[in-house]
Amino acid sequence: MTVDVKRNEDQRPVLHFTPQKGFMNDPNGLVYSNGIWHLYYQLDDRSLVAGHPEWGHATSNDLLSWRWHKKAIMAPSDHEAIWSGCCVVDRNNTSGQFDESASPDDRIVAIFTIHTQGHQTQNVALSSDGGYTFTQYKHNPVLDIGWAHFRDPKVLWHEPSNQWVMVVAKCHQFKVGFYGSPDLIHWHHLSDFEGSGVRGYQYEMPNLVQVPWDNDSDRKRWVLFLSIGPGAPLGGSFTQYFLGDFDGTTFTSSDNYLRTADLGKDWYAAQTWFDSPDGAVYGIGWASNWQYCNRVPAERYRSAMSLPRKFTVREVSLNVATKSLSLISRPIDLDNARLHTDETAMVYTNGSAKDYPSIQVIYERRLQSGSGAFEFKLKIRSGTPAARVSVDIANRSGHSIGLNFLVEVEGMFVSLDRGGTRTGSSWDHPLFDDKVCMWVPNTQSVYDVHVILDAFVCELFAIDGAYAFTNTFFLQGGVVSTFTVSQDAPITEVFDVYELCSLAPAK
Ligand SMILES: *[C@@H]1O[C@H](CO)[C@@H](O)[C@H](O)[C@H]1NC(C)=O
Ligand SMILES: *[C@@H]1O[C@H](CO)[C@@H](O)[C@H](O)[C@H]1NC(C)=O
Ligand SMILES: *[C@@H]1O[C@H](CO)[C@@H](O)[C@H](O)[C@H]1NC(C)=O
Ligand SMILES: *[C@@H]1O[C@H](CO)[C@@H](O)[C@H](O)[C@H]1NC(C)=O
Ligand SMILES: CC(=O)N[C@H]1CO[C@H](CO)[C@@H](O)[C@@H]1O
Repeated sequence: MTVDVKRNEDQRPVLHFTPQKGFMNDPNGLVYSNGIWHLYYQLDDRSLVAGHPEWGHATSNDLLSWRWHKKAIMAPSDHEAIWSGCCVVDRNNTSGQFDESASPDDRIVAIFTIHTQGHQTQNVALSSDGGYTFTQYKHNPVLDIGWAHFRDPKVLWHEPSNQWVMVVAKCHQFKVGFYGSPDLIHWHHLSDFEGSGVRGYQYEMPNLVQVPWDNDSDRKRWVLFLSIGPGAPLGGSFTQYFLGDFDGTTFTSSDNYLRTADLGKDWYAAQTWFDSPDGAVYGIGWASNWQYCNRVPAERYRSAMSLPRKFTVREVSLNVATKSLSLISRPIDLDNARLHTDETAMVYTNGSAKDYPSIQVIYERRLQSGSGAFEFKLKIRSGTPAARVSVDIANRSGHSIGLNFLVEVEGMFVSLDRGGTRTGSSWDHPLFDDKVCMWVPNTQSVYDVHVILDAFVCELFAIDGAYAFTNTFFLQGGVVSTFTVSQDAPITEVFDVYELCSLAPAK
């Protein structure tokens, strides 16, 4: 059933999921069952640009190494396409579609949009073998309101009201439709959520999930993720979220503040896994942006997913006077992918400001593995106004990107300078910003920063997951090989520098 698992060709990320070939966008059908994480995804394997998607399929035992499989859901004809959707496990046979031959954990139901010119409907496909092969339900569609832009169903089981609940985008009306069903087949309208956040051009990819509190997994908050594109404040596409209550019929947002799930340019269409173990919530985003996704350098495949993240919520200080409940994003544990070498040193820099007449290199590392993947952590002391920390990440010839941390009294600007990667490159795009920037307020004595680089994806997390910043960059002709940290005041600690390697997926 598996297809050739060739990895590590030129500039292919080692830990971020990429399709074997073709164009990939939204994550779909995220479901955990039988100890296996399933990742389906929008895939046009006949093209390197978005066009005629179907569902690609990969599985993982650890969310770090992925095994490609055959396409899971195929378009019935050339004028229909399989757009985004979700999967659930129908252990109780609520659909009435499973017989004794399928063990409860193998009863996977996919609910997704079929797109034709001017018409989008919600449809069901059934798998009795744990999500590897699907058969379309014979009385599709299961939900059709006659609209052209009605898509991306995400379904959860709502125990208190004993029903399946679907959230689905009424894209051009700027509503999230809520529908209920006893059996995944017959759906009735419950309510519409509207009137909050950024609208942009259209709504896409809603995702409703109950997220545990940090450090108190018994306490939970409903989170409604909602993707927008184009028209995001950062340019192009982005994912916002609302915190609120869901009573089985209506979602009520606790306030009208706009909350952004990731402040970078390249994290879209976020979805969470159905039935993640231990009541935890894991999710993933597409590490690209509709502004330029069809044009970035690519040969065999185009685009990657972010690393899977574990989501929680906690109060985060916005300034010294105000705290606000926020989504917390932490990348999955990379320990198994770390190459432990003697070079993994901790660097303390103390001394006084007069030791820094100008910017000085405090840490330099030549990466040995050639994987182009590594991570590091920084602790940057707050309260030294106008201090600067620069991280230069270069290939052997000096083609580089820079991460800059500009410390001010009120907070710190984190900026990624990815413009230099275009010097001498044949690739360019007017919307691929040279510099992307995030703000982190000064509400603690030290800013903690965790950066993971993998071929062309850079994910940065600050303040223990309170801020996430995901951006792509495209070095010409080779992955990064050197990593240099400098500063113009003694405020930085560099630690936990690890090269990362690909892991063979489990059989
Ligand atoms: C399955 O049945 C059990 C026992 O009746 C019930 O508690 C649970 O909510 C049901 N779950 C689903 C997904 O149908
Ligand atoms: C599932 O439900 C259908 C319809 O009620 C029934 O025919 C079938 O036997 C059930 N399967 C199992 C495993 O109980
Ligand atoms: C800097 O800090 C380290 C670790 O705390 C300490 O061992 C070292 O002596 C300090 N160096 C100076 C010059 O203060
Ligand atoms: C590194 O960057 C330079 C541009 O400075 C580029 O010409 C070169 O091909 C890149 N790759 C390698 C492996 O040096
Ligand atoms: C108050 C408390 O227990 N805080 C902990 C919450 O969880 C984070 C991450 O695991 C810890 O770093 C905190 O110490």
